[in-house]
Amino acid sequence: MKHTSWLAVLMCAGGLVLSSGIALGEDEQEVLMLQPDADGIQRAFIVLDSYEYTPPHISVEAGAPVEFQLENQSFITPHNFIIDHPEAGLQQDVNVDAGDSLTIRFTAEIPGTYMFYCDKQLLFFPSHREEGMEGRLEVRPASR
Ligand SMILES: [Cu+2]
Repeated sequence: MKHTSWLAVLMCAGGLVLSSGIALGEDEQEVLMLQPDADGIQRAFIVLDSYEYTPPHISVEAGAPVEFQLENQSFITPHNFIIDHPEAGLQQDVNVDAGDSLTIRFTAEIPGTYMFYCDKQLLFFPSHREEGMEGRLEVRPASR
């Protein structure tokens, strides 16, 4: 991952177009299925790097609190985590600087599929989201 970041940085500095490397199709991506811990919180650790979230596809249960620890493993590139569905209890817009990590907390209220993404953009280059930096949050009905 670090190597990829460096490559991206060097290529951006050189003004070259970086083609995205090997990409799995959406259907091939595994879903991280979160269950509440003993304290009732659903937790995930998510790595932010250029230009992806790992894991990119997460399932949570509606009505139970969620904690995502976001860690930016890029060398110098800031990333963010945006999800903008306030009607479903999902409204986050946080910046994570290179090397930093932080935790966001929310409770998804309405089952459905919601995208999260990074909208960082350097000058005239494509935004990180356009480079593929987005993920999917599946909210499933409460189990009880
Ligand atoms: Cu980004």
